[in-house]
Amino acid sequence: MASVPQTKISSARQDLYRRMDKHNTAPLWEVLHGLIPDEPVTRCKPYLWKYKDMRPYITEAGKLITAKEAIRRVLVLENPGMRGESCITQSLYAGLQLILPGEIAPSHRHSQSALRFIVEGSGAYTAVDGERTMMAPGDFIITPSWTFHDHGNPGNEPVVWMDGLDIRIVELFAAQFHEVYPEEVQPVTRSEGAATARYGSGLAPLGAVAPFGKTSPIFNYPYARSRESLELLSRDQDADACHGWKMQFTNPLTGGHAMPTIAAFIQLLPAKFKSQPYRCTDGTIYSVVEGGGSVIIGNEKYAFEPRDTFVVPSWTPVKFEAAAETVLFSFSDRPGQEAMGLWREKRG
Ligand code: 1HN
Repeated sequence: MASVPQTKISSARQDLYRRMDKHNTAPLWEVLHGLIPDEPVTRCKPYLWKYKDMRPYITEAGKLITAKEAIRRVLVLENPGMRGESCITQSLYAGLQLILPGEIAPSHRHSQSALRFIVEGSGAYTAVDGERTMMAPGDFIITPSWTFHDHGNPGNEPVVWMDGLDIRIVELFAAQFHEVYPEEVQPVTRSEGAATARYGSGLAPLGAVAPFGKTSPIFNYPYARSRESLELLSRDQDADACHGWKMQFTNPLTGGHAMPTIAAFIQLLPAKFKSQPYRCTDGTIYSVVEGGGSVIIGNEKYAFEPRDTFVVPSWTPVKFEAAAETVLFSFSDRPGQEAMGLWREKRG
């Protein structure tokens, strides 16, 4: 090769590429480094959506379109690095959904799994596979894959929640299915609290087959219980230097994550807590429940208060500074990464 002039080689290569290209074939050596970077690369950027900014848009959307006409009246939280792609990280979708008193959001089902984290208001319900559950702020609610679900607000105040869906993950596998229920509202076939009674008290019906497959049979994890667990945990255990007191929502039938594609967490940071830097490969979406302070994501510092949403991209160091006692809900694509042996974390 040394004897062949460089310009000749380079034009011969270009000529080879041109001929190969006609047969949908390309040289790996031109793209190898980009395909296998040394560390995680994502277009996902850090960002914080202030609820104070979002609330007027939510109110206005409520005046301009009904829940029924919109099917789902949601403001999509678009990652600034991926505008127009309806995602908050490269794998997950998030949005803020509004349902006004007297409204219903019609019943449908899809292979994408959804979570709801209630941000504001009470008195609305979501129905999953024949059972309704009332929503209250801080509740973590699951819509398992391929279960019919509709929402309604028989109460007297607007209810807003954050939706989290695994849309990009299901799209990656091209395993998307969607079906509309023949009526607007599905019939109620079990009493409210049935799922919690059957699976949420350390009991399970004898010989029960997991009603939602790989997803937890409990579909409402109420805030009152999560908050109490955090409080009791904090009484007799030191705060973790990176996470404060952090718990993951689990499937009582497996002990694993509550959803097969999305992990959900809740954590308590004591007042004046300054966390040690932490990074992990699951880009994570946070919703602030109580307290306030600031978060440093990579090189960006954001002040946060209750109902704000922020996103920490994969492998980006995060540091929390809690001014007051703070509770954060978060979710990520960790279950898939763990199942595939990909998940990594680094402290400090
Ligand atoms: C969906 O079905 C809901 O059921 C919310 O509330 C948000 C975003 C994309 C696709 C389906 C819901 C959604 C969604």
